[in-house]
Amino acid sequence: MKKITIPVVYSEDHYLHDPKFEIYDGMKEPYAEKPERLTSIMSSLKKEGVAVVIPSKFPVSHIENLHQKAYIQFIKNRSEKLEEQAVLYPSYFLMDTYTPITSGTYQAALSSVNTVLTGAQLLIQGERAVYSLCRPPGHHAEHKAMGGYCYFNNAAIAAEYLSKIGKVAILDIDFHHGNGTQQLFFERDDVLYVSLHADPVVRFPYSSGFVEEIGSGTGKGYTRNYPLSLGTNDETYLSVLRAALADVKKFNPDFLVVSLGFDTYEKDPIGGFALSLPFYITIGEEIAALALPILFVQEGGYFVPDLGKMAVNFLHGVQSRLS
Ligand code: SP5
Ligand code: ZN
Repeated sequence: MKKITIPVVYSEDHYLHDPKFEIYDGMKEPYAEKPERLTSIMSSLKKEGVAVVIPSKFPVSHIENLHQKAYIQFIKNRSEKLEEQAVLYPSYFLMDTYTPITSGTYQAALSSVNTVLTGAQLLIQGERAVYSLCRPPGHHAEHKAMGGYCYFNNAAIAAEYLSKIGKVAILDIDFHHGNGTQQLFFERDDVLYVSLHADPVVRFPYSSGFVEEIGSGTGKGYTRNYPLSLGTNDETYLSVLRAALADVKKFNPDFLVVSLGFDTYEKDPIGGFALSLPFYITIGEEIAALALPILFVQEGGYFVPDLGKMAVNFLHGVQSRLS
């Protein structure tokens, strides 16, 4: 197997965001989006000898390009004023009961944005593929709403940054529909959004990700949704992934941003697909075969013991198709 030469962008700042519980069906449950997720991925990647890049700092204006200023300020101010163990579920700017603000939330979310922008910058500088190990994740975050464990929309912020240089396609392969990313580019034709995800009738975010949503105004035709049934297996997923990749190819982008979730895995505790561990090699191969500069952005994936193996398999698949 080829050695992985894809740079990984990672900061330990994500440990600052560590809520102890979420509220599900009115009950306190352990927080699924935990720091150990990235500990698992990093320890496996280090064994593969990957080069780790520490993110540089970017101006907050990159976040303001997509998120409302008052929303950003709210997260910052409230984070900074909270006691160390406090959790805040605000009744405004929040779409669910899974995305609390804690004292370290703003700093971690800001660092997650720096992680994705550093990855985008490396692509512009000529890297073929970069893996931004973002935490907290981003694809559910809307213009002025946090949700689904997401605060700032990392993938969308990177796509916006790259769109100043060329056409950008976003392929979202997290188990959940990226309602935030879809919203942020719904009326634009310079950024394509294509997503494969669980049928929103049965899974979060419930309100978006239906096939009828195709964009509006000049953006009509530049949003594409592929909802899938619970229990979707490797074979079915592969055929739909190929259709989504054909959409990307037809758009002929200069850059590809991939919202990469590992919650499609058969053992994922909050997912519901049946994808196998070796299949992540195939997913990597198929995406890399497009031969575009690609930024991989970490989104979900909650079966901590196997997350490292999924990431390694995926990157081996990608690496095998890089010339
Ligand atoms: C980035 C991402 O993958 N966000 C997913 C957000 C979905 N959260 C809703 C599921 C909460 C389930 N909590 C576990 C309770 C099971 N007993
Ligand atoms: Zn997800």
